[in-house]
Amino acid sequence: TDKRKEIALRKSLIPLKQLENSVIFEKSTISLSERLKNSSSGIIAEHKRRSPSKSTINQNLNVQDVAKGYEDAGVCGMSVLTDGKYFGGSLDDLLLARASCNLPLLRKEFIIDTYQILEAKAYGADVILMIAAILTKEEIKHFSEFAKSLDLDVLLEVHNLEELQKSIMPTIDMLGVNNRNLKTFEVSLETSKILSNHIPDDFVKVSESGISSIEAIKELQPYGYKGFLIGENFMKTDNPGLSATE
Ligand code: IGP
Repeated sequence: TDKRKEIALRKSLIPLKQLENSVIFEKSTISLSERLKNSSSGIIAEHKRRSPSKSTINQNLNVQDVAKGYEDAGVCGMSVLTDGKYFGGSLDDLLLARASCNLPLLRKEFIIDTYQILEAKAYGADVILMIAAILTKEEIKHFSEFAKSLDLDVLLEVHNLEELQKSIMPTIDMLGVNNRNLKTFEVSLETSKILSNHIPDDFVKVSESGISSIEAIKELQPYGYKGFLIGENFMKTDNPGLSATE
C-alpha cells in the first residue's frame, strides 16, 4: 500500500541508526496519561489542516503558533497529524511543534511499522497513536511493547467492542474511543458512552472526535473519560489556542 511504500522510502533515506542519533531521541519524554489522570479539563488539542471528511479546515496557520497557543491555553497535550496524504501533515510539523512548546506531543499517524515509532521518538513525540481497526492483536502487542521500551506513552484507538477486546493489554496506557466512524464519517458521542463500561479502570479513557463544546465534555465525564481529543473545533478558527481557552 501507499503507506508501506512511503515507509520504505523514508527508511532508505534515514536509516534506523541515524534516527537513534537524533538529539531529541535522548530527551526524556513527558507522560500524557499521568497528566490526564491529574487534570480536570483533560483537553488534547490537535493540529489538523484538512481531513477526508471535511477537506480544508485551515491552511493559513503555522504549527509553531498553534503549539504556543495551545500551551498558553493550558491544555494537557497536543496531537500533531503527520499523515500527508489524507491530512496534509508531516513529520516536520511534529518537529516544529516540539521546538515551540513543552506539551506532551502525540504523533497522529497510521502506525503499521516499528520504524514509524522510532521516527515518532526522534522527531519529538511523547505519545503514539495506534489504531486497532488496522492492526492485529499480535501487532498491537509488539508495537506497544516497542513503544514502551522507548518510554513513549501509547494511546490505542477503538470504535467497537471487538476492537476493544483485542486491545486490552498492560502495555497500553490510554484507550481512546473514536466517535467518528472511519467508514461513514458519522459522528456520535454515544459510541464513547456505550463502550465506556467495557474499559477496565486501569486505563485512562479518552474520547476522540466530534467534541465541540464544554457541554459535550461534561456529558462524557460521568462515563469516566479523562481525556478529550479535539481538532476541528479549534482548528477551524483563526486562533486555535484562544478557542481552546474558552
Ligand atoms: C480529532 P475532531 O472531530 O475534533 O477534529 O477529531 C481527532 O479525534 C481525529 O482527528 C482523529 C483521527 C484519528 C485522525 C481521531 N482518530 C485517526 C486520523 C487518524
